[in-house]
Amino acid sequence: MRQFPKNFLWGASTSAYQVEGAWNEDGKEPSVQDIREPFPNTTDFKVAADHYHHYKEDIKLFKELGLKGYRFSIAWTRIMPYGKINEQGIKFYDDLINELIENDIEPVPTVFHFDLPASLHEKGGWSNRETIDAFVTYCKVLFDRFGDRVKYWQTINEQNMLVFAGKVLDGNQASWKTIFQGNHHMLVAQAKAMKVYHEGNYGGKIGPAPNIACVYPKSEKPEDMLAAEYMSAFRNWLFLDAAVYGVYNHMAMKILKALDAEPEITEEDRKIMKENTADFIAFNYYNSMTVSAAEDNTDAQSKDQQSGFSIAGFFKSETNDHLKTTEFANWPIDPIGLRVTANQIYDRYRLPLLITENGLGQEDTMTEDGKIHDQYRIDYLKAHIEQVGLSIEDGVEFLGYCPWSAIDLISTHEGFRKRYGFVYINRDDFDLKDLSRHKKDSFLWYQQVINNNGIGL
Ligand code: BGP
Repeated sequence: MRQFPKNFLWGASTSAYQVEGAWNEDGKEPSVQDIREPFPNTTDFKVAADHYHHYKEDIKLFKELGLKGYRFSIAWTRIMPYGKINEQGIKFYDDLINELIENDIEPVPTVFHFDLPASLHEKGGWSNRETIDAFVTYCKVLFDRFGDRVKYWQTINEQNMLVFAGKVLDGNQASWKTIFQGNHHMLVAQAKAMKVYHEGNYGGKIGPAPNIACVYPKSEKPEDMLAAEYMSAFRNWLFLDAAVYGVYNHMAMKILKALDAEPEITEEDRKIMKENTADFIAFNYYNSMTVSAAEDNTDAQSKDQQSGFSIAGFFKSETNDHLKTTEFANWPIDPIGLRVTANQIYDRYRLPLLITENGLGQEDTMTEDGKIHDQYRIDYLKAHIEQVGLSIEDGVEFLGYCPWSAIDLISTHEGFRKRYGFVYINRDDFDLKDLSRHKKDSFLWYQQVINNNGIGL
């Protein structure tokens, strides 16, 4: 019997390029996701769940589900294709936000979720300092146009995963040096966007949305504990210390130096980062990490955004023999890890937390009578929500919980067949069928959870 706060934001999440489709409509510029080769045997992002054309129907379902909040992302490529304001793109999100509000659903937008405009990518993407200004200009347009109705803004989705699994997420194959210079530009861009937001008195809150995972030492050896601290500093705190304290984490900086990837930081950058920080922390959680002290000399790049990686001389990713794993990609399933993670974040920063992603990607089957019996997803979410409740009892301040995903959409690199939604979309990777919407068992279950404000789960 867990107690959740009265105005707890029970939500669900999506991201623009994974759900919208309409990839070249109404003035939209292609993003890095549109111009790259799809992963083998997976669909491209041209149609996705066609949310762009079905958003009213989808919001009707969100209302029925009882959502208090909808976490989605805004496509930079619709709002400012080739650097110019596009009124048709603005209209789409205006309509979407208004429709949500009319249905008593809080809009919780992310400014940037893995879909950099192709024209900026061609000019070097984030490694080009000019992208900072392009981002800030874009953010100002968003705040001016939608700021009167949005209370919670997230800046950048999983900046840390863009860095560590960039190859999977946007085809980035650059050196560590270039990647961390780009990362630094993103941190500065985020700080500048927060400055614009705070100075503009738009009346809401703004924060980052990294992927945070607690890191366990493989054994009780002190060396393994130190390795866990190093990974956590590099994977987690580098990004949150910058967003919340406006500084670089010292242990992460040591690794950057060892990798010869220390970014060039101007005095002005330091000042901007220090003076402009987050109001709350949004974070995505799928699994925990486990590491040992790195005894070999090999760096290993993350194979996808939730997988571990290794840095020679600092830490080496290991399997955790105490945890079961997901069918897709073998990600560990660790609900208690969510409680550990939430407590660690709150302990360090004392800011309210919003979970913006957590969920189970699995192939679903529709039975002949049109039902989807996804008990496995219910089990996963139930176990994690229970731990959110326990974290609240521990004293962590939580704004809400937005599992991934509101409706089925395209996975970052495993296509449409890896489904996460409460709503089944009738299409396959290579057959668009009729794109009709169907409530899964998890929909009916989550509806009860929201209705009872988590009590009884
Ligand atoms: C996060 C991303 C999401 C989403 C999710 C699930 O890293 O922010 O965009 O895709 O992971 O991952 P996947 O789609 O690879 O299963």
